[in-house]
Amino acid sequence: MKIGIVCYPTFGGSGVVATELGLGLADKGHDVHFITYKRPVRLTAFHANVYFHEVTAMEYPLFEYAPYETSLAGKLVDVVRFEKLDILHVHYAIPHAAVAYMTKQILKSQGIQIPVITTLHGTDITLVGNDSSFAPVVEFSINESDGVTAVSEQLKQETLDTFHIKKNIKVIHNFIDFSRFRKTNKDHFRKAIAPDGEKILVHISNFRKVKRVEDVIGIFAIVSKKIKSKLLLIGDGPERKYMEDLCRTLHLCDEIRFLGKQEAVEELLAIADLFILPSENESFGLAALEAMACEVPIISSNAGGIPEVNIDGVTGYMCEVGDVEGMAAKSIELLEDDVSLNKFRKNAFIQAKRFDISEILPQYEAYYHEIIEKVGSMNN
Ligand code: GMT
Repeated sequence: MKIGIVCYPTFGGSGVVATELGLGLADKGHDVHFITYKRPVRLTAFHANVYFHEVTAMEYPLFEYAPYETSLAGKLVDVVRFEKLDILHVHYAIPHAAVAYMTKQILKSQGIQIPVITTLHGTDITLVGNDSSFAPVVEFSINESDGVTAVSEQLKQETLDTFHIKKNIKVIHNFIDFSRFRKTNKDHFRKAIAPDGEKILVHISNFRKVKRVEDVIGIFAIVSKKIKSKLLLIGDGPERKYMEDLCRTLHLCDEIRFLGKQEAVEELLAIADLFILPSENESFGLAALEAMACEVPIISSNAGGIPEVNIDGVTGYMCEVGDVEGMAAKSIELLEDDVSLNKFRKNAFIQAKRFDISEILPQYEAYYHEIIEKVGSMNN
């Protein structure tokens, strides 16, 4: 198949999933065209079947905001037409599903049918998409997509509860590539970060409010009083400055390291003893899955789709959002008992295997075929 993928190219979960999906499809022999404003962060090496089309939003003195949507639609029309794409798969509804709708209409007027699939990732429904300024557009463009997928059962349900959706939503969970995410020996890293045998707690996110990074620090403040430990905070975003201030106020700067955005997160996960994800909302929790693939148990909130990934009492523990004491107590319980910690490590790995890319990719391929056939038969 010739597949067009539209996504955000930055360090967000949806862009990561879209890129890994595209690369996986290319490995299976499909031609994959990424169309976005910057080379996606995980699209690093040359691949014979992978193409990247950069969208440049046009500047003009009249425009206070460069109309990216118009430039993206123009580029999509061009790529679908000249590369003869079979399907367009857009990740994150805003604005991609609406742009895909416009693209479809333009191409239709030129006698070209392009099936469109929209994948919902989370905040495009929960936090941003349900804002009244976006909601009518999101609802309309989901209903106008030929196929719709959600990354968890919970996100599907929340979408149905929030909007009037006439389309069937197919759940295809996020996935993990074990050739990259697996536990490797990085003892030299461990020695550098925790020279006195301290336990290592890790949090990775985009440092937005929804991630509740202040809870990660609150949990660590309690844990570090009982257990010699270090906390690695990986990623960057609007909350980082406040989190640095909080560490200073709590006099925890020697124990907490801000590592910023990192490419090879699997090398840091290789030395982690616990992964902390206390999010206010999380449609899936890809970062937790990446940690589990590296045999790291999860201490998390029970928000959104997290319970579909982290199994309470098996692969880690879950508490209510904001229950810092509870999450700290569970962290201490695990970190104090190496036997139990090792059991949870193994369980985390076994659960992550359910989301192996080799299990999930064929679900997308089958869905592409189904939607291409459906659109084809509607137009015959
Ligand atoms: O807000 C973010 O964390 C980024 C966001 C995105 O769209 O890039 O992540 C969402 O999509 C990920 C991939 O499907 C999911 O694993 C995250 O749970 C989801 N984030 C939220 O729902 C907050």
